[in-house]
Amino acid sequence: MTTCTLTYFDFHGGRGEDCRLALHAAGVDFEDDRVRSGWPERKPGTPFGALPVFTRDGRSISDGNAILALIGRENGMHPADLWEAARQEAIMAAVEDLRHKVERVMEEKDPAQRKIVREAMAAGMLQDLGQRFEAQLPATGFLGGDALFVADLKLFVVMKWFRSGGLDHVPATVFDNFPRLTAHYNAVAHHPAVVSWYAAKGVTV
Ligand SMILES: N[C@@H](CCC(=O)N[C@@H](CS)C(=O)NCC(=O)O)C(=O)O
Repeated sequence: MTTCTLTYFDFHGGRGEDCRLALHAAGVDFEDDRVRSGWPERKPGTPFGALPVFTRDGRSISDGNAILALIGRENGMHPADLWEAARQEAIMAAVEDLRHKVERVMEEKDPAQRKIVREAMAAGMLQDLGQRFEAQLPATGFLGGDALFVADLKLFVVMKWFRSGGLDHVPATVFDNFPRLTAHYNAVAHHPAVVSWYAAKGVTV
């Protein structure tokens, strides 16, 4: 019986996608509530005016990282060791910072300037961050070894965005110089829960 709901916009990415994947990987039966219309009407009723929102037993929480940490702690998908948990929370926060920085760059509308700022981001900030993620990752497997944690999913979903090539002037190969980042992406993409989620949605990863 479905007892909880994850509300997010209707696309296979973004901050809600890693929460959906985490719930699915944890085996939690949840309502996948996808907002297709009527967001302005629903926005005021959310905790911080944004999605994702996780609702259970009449209570709601946001933001994406808080939702992930809750799902992770409740389902053995977040480290029990406090230092390691904090390290992985820092990685999730770095992904969130990355999203905010890219969103700011995406606000540039002038075509010529848009190309300049996006190429500069790909050659500069994204390479620097790629190095930093690389330094956090093992040579193979997941962040914590053999078990999939929620932070793995957060990193995977943002990498999936870049690898899709959906950002004009940012090559889909922008993180290809980082072998651990690539190995991590492939490990998560081949995890049975991730495979079964996207197979059910008809999405190729
Ligand atoms: N740090 C927040 C950011 C939430 C956020 O910016 N959500 C976007 C979608 S990814 C949103 O709801 N945008 C619509 C709006 O702000 O009205 C989180 O991780 O939940």
